[in-house]
Amino acid sequence: MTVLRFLLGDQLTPALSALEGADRETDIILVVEVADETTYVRHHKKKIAFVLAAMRRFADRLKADGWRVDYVKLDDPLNAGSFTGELVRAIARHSPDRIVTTEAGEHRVIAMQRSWADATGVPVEIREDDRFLCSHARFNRWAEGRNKLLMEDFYREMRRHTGLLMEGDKPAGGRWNLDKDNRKPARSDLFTPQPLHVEPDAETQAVLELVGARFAGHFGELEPFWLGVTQADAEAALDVFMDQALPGFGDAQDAMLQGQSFLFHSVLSPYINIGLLDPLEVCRRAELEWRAGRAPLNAVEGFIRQILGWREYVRGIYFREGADYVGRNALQATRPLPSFYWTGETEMNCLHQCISETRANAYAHHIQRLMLTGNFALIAGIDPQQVHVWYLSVYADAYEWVEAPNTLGMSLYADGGLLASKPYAAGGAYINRMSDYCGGCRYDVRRKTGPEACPFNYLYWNFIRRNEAHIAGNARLGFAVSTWRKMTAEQQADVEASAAAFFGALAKDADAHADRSW
Ligand code: FAD
Ligand code: DLZ
Ligand code: SF4
Repeated sequence: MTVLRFLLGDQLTPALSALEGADRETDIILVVEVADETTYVRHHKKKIAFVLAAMRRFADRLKADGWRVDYVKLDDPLNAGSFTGELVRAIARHSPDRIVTTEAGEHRVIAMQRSWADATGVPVEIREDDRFLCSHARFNRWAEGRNKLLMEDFYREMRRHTGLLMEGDKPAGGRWNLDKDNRKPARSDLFTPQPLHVEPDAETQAVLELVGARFAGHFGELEPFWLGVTQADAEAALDVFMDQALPGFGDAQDAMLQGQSFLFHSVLSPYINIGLLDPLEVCRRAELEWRAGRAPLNAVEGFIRQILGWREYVRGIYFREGADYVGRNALQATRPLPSFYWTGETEMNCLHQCISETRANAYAHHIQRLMLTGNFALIAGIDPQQVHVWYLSVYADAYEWVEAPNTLGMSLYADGGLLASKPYAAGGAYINRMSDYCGGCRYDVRRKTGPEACPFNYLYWNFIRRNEAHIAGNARLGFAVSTWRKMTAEQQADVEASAAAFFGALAKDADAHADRSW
């Protein structure tokens, strides 16, 4: 009896459900590099290199552990280019009695998995991905009957469920959420640690050559390539974060500084999402740092909330809402994505910095994603589909189950407020308070309208005006509608004229790049 166990590129975990009960003597583990996955969006070069190098190293490790691994490389001349095509070829090679796989993190791929039994005539078992702390059933039980799916309620339930940061049935330290102690602006003299940089070895170097040659036209800079690609690398990156950055994580969580891409963030999402780090172990390790007195509770609670709360919550929403979630557009935003999202060439210094760092690292930290590129797309009314494709392409940690709810729900309010309690819209004053970008910008953050004014200022009010009907009743943003209504007709006309001029320039940009595929 031969079982073919098909592992996907973000399932690089020895304890993966598809491997449970496997027999090293008789079973075959199939891992395939395929063109479709490298191009279903035009991923950042670093992301492709990261995934392929990690897949190769994981396969080597499985072989060293005595497994029979069938690994297909991207440049194999017979490579069929798709998961289904490669499965069909593997069935011809191994004649398995059945196929076992772990549910993919994307509706697109789950649809393929569900088609495999009919397409091949071989029985297929799709197992739940139990690397997450909240199963589909648990999330649905929690969500059932609630009229508002609040992350904070979910998070408390998950604290109780896992026992993380709990003293009996009470939260450690007496409060569930210490966010009020966080959100401090950054000082520009702030010392910030660096995430672990790993020198590419010969095998990673071979992947870099392949990616450099084959995906030269894709977004982003391939080198220097510094991400780790093995479980040992990921664990070393975790150690570095725990030792050097976790204590400052809370205070600097919402801060942004020019030239400081990482601040006190962990840069662990690429490793966790691909399966090289276990989210529960990461949370337990952070809790240990607090219990040992090496990190303060506001930092540790804030960090654990991101993984135990937000990460599990957005996944729950993605699966509960189904495949049509990514098509939502509650605010009916239709403007094309400006070309500067791909080139970084804009005079808005904050966006220029964030997008340039994204090009270099395939990384930006949360507040840059939410309050710079996300906020701009929201207030400028950019088509959520195009924004979604951008986020899915450019970050090394991007998989649809986590990217789509963050982009369409948290950032763009395209799901009509299912996920976010208010649109995360902000003017220049917020960016100025939380960063040092404005000092080096050609625009004046204090000016509200006119060609010298910070575009975030008038675009914010233009957004409020355009979406009055949606926002007026919102408990957290309704005040902005009242403020807009209290402005004089002249002030309102200035806002509208500045926004119209800005949108006119964006339209010209769109025309100039209409035939360009990024
Ligand atoms: P840290 O700040 O160190 O946080 C620790 C961990 O918490 C992260 O590694 C991550 O696993 C988890 N986490 C934090 N915030 C979130 C969140 N909102 N949702 C889910 N997990 C979270 N995260 C992705 O992993 N992939 C994406 O494709 C992605 N797209 C995003 C798109 C937008 C528009 C926004 C606003 C956020 C997105 N995020 C995404 C969430 C978040 O920005 C990243 O997880 C985080 O920046 C990763 O960097 P880090 O590891 O340094 O995180
Ligand atoms: C992201 C990615 C890339 C770039 N390449 C591959 C690949 O060649 N083979 C593979 O198995 N997986 C790859 N992946 C990850 C998949 O896209 C991911 O597993 C699915 O989108 C499901 O989340
Ligand atoms: Fe960004 Fe406006 Fe500040 Fe310039 S002035 S950096 S555009 S917020």
